[in-house]
Amino acid sequence: MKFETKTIHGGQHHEPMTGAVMPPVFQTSTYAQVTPGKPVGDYEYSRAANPTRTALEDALASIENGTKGLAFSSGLAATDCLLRSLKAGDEVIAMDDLYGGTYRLFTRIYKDSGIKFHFVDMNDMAAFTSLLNANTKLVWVETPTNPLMKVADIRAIADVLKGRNILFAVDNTFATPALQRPLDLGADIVMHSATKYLGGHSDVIAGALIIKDAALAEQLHFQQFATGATLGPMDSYLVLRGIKTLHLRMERHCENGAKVAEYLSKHPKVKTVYFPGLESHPYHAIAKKQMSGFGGMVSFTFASGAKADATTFLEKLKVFTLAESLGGVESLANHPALMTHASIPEDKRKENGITDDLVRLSVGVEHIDDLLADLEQAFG
Ligand code: P1T
Repeated sequence: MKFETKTIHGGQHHEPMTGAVMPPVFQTSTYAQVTPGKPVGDYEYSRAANPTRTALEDALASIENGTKGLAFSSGLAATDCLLRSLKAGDEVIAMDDLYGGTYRLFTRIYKDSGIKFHFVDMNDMAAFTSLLNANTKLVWVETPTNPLMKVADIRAIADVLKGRNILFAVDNTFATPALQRPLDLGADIVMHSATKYLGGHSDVIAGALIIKDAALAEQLHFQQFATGATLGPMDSYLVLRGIKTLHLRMERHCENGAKVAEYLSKHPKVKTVYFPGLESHPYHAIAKKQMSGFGGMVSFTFASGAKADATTFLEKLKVFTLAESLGGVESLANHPALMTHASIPEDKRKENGITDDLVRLSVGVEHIDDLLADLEQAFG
């Protein structure tokens, strides 16, 4: 089945009682049992499983080419579930540019866990491989990264990890399976903030893990069931509905994203544009190799380097909304240093390139003329 068909039909079947084409929102916490321990059907308690969530999880597995999907109450809850499979003494190697909340989870919530986190630019293979040792249990990559749009070579990293007992997880939030399928490139686990492109309409907070190995999937499902960060039936329905148009929306996000990046790269008030589709992007060749499009996320800095220029620009936007998050049909703008990445200490932020004049745009699916006109008036 082609990807476009999978987004609509993958893992789906008509509801058996009525033939409903979309799964009903099974708004129930529990299920009747015939005799103790013997439920009437396949379901027992909705923390373990719920039919609407199952429909979403089957769709997730289908579009990412995984064995099993798990739907969580947020992207961070999904990441947390995976981290819980580690123990004191284990080590994690992570990309050095990450969503601020992921960095906060790693460095603050897991601070006293005895798990050691290393942050490295995965494009520096020598630096990356020098960190590998017998305690390394997880490699965590965001690609493209939030907010600097760095790109990591998924297949090259998977090749390095081959034969070692190390899990390789990719946060595929920015690219989505419409543009990049990490499990096909050698990763073991895909993570999503389904709040973003999968949901696609800025109306739900949700997360996902999609797993290749059945035994690992079983273990992670047990952890999710035993700790409880599951996605509710209504939210599962919304994400499932979003997935059905993912391929269509991503086409327009890519088209508009490329035009905005091109416009910005010619603007006299702009210094650097971060967009993997630009030939000048340092990782354009890797992006071209592993992605079928470059997405709708574009970051840039100001020629003046001034924070005030960035904040004034953001205040003047009219079609773009100044707000955290990304991946919805509507265009959003964000100031990473003051908003989404404020939880990263200032010195670390600066060291990594998240400067005070950095602006991140989530380019939506509106008409490109309106988006460019809005940017132009905000620069004025
Ligand atoms: O917000 P939540 O659904 O918990 O997802 C966390 C998360 C994980 N990974 C990436 C790449 C993300 O971008 C996010 C959430 N990001 C934002 C809210 C943001 O505006 O960047």
